[in-house]
Amino acid sequence: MKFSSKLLLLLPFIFLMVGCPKDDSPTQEPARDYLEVYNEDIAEIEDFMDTHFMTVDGDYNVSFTEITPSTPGTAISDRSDLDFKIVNKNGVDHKLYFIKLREGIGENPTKLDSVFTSYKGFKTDLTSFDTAPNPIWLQLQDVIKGWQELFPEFKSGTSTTNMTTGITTYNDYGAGVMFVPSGLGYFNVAPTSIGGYTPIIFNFKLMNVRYKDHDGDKILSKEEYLGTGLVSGTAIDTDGDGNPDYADVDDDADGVITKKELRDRNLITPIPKDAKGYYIYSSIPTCGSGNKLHLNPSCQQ
Ligand SMILES: [Ca+2]
Ligand SMILES: [Ca+2]
Ligand SMILES: [Ca+2]
Repeated sequence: MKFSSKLLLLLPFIFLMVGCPKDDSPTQEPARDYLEVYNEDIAEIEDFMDTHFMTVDGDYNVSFTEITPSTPGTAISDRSDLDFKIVNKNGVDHKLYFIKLREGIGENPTKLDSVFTSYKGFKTDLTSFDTAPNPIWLQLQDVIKGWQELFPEFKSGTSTTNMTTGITTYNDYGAGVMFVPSGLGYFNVAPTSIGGYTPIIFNFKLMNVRYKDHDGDKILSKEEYLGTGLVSGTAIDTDGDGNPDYADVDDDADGVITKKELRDRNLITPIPKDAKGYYIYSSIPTCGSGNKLHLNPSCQQ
């Protein structure tokens, strides 16, 4: 029985909670040293990039071919568009290589948001362990760290639906490839189709983004994450209670929930909202020391 596409990307602990088909149960090996595994993984990834070239079709689907005398090509490691970011997890700085085939023209998700994506996952032996040729919605909080870190680097596209056939076509979407060390993937808890401590490669497309409002205060989580809508970094926690602003209904712990502060304050000009009813963060007035009014307990009325 084949894993569903969504299940395969879920974090290991969710795997264990929901259970899995017996023939593709997650493998849970004793956890090895993070740095030792990372050094093996990055060597495997860099060797793959040195010995393979990549072919991209018009829909940004990629295939990989080993470089041989009869199949010459430019190694992935020699591509000018090869990039990487450093992601620290479990005390190890992981090099997360990626290629931005196209950035996209729409909006960037944050790691808190949902993405509508199609993808294909490979191992370095060129086998594919999973594919979602038609886009599906996934919450980035539920998927592997590599995805959480890289999808915010891309933008969504546009879509048009043929009213006769009902077929939706996506255009100008973000598309890329990522090379994920197992420390940013499944590490020791992996589906048997992947295996523990195995680096994985994804070809992915970002069709659409759905921004979330975790605490229901009508400020999108992406705005509350760092107060500026940035895509990475550590979430701010204004009142220092351990609950980040995006999940805290009373960010400044003044006893008045944020939603009520923004709704009921006696402002000369009401705070404008976007088309979906969320406050436009840049329009929330500042107060006192310069903090947005809902982030400053002295602003309570
Ligand atoms: Ca919110
Ligand atoms: Ca808090
Ligand atoms: Ca408050």
